[in-house]
Amino acid sequence: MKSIASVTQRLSLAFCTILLVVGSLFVSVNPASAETYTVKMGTNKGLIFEPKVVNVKPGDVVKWEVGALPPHNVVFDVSKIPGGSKDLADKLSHKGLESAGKSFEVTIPADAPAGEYSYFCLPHRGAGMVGKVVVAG
Ligand SMILES: [Cu+2]
Repeated sequence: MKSIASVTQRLSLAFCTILLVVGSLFVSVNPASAETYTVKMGTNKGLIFEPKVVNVKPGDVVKWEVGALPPHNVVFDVSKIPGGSKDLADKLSHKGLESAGKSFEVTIPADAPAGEYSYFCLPHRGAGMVGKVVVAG
């Protein structure tokens, strides 16, 4: 009876090893998986986006979080994005004003042209609350 238990133990160990190897293969074949970048809207340093510039690739997610001094929003100006598409500017923008504790996420579309996308916070644009998303080619 002891030998059966020992065989069972060895088999389960082998099974776990196979799972681990297969699992790690799966992870390594997806090096270009999407990432999420978090940007604070308003900090104890004032009416700013922190970080001011995020470098992303199509498919990545940018998460904007209200930090301090709400309300805030994110507006991409059609004249300050590559290609000048109003649809794309609208898709990236989050015009609703968000209060403390709120956040929202925007996925950079797979077909977003490479380049610099400038945006601002509508209520605090005059105070210099502007940021930039740089999409890699
Ligand atoms: Cu703001």
